Amino acid sequence: MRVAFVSDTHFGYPRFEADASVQGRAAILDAASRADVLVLGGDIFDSRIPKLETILEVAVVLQEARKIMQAKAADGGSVGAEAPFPFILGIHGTHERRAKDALNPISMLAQMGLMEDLHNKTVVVESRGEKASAGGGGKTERLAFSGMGGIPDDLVHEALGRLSCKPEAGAVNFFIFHQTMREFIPVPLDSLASVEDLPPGYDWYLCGHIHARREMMGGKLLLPGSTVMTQMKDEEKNAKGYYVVDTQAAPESRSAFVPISTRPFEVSELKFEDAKPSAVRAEVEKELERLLAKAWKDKPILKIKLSGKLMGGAGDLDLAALENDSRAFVSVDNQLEGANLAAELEALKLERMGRATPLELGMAMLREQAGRAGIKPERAQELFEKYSKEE
Ligand SMILES: [Mn+2]
Repeated sequence: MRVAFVSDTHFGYPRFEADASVQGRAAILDAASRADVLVLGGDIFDSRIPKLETILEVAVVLQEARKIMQAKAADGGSVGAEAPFPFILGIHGTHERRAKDALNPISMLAQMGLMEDLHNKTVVVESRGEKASAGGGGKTERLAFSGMGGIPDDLVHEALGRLSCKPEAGAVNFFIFHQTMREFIPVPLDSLASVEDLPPGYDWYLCGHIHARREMMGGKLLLPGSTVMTQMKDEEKNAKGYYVVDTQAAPESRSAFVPISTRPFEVSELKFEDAKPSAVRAEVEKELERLLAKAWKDKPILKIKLSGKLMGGAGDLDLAALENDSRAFVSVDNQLEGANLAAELEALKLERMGRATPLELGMAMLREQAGRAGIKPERAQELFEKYSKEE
């Protein structure tokens, strides 16, 4: 059977809402056309209480995806077309996560019958058996999907130990999760769980959350990345898309990354040595014109990185106006030494915020304090979520 894994579509992402829609929809429908089973890796929505319009949009996309897979199945595909074949499975991500007893949007879609929620559950999918003409002799294939929805990083160790989903004997086993693991970041943090802490016994580990594609554990751990640009990191220049695992293919070609069409993104770096702010500004403007002169298929996202040094004691270098260009989505990443201190602090703050939402930062502090006061971290979190007003 073929399993497609799409993650982090971020429907409703405010900065590039149209891109999230177009690219998320394209990835899900394209994946449905290539696979027997579609697995969603979390952060399908950008927020835990999406707008009704966004919920409807995703519901419609999932209905279309199911129809595509159902039609193939009815047409002699490898899976039975009889309902209720679980064509679409998935977990919630960190963006969709809510308190334990509160409904999250993925669980809601599942309760509406649009997909199966894999959080702490194992769902077995069985093929109808290959057609005799294909030489399969009616042999059926079993796939088992287990999952763990996104949770705060400092609770992962414990949560992994408490999971009740488990690999199924005689099946090809998939574990779906949505976390930052120690090996995923350049500077490992001790508080993070390691890929070695992942539950053993699975043939494939499919992970969302990380927005740039990568493969680890000798190709057994697949991270497709997001389908929309969110962080403007250099590594997001690489193609966005999803994975297809073909359990019947030769071992070396069992997984394949399928790119989708996305808004173009280019990063350009300018280095300076003791430059005057006016000279820097002129160079940035020149570089921007050079980039804009290229033949873009669509309005591009352009990031210009500045590094090196400004002339000693140079005044403010305000490049914010350049970001208001109507011809492109421009972002100037000013890392010049000696640049405006306030701007540097702001950039640092934004970078920190980019990694964690204010709520996550606050929750991490609360759990730490609770630990010192002898209150279990999960209890502190439950209390916080119970008494905090959402949205
Ligand atoms: Mn995400």
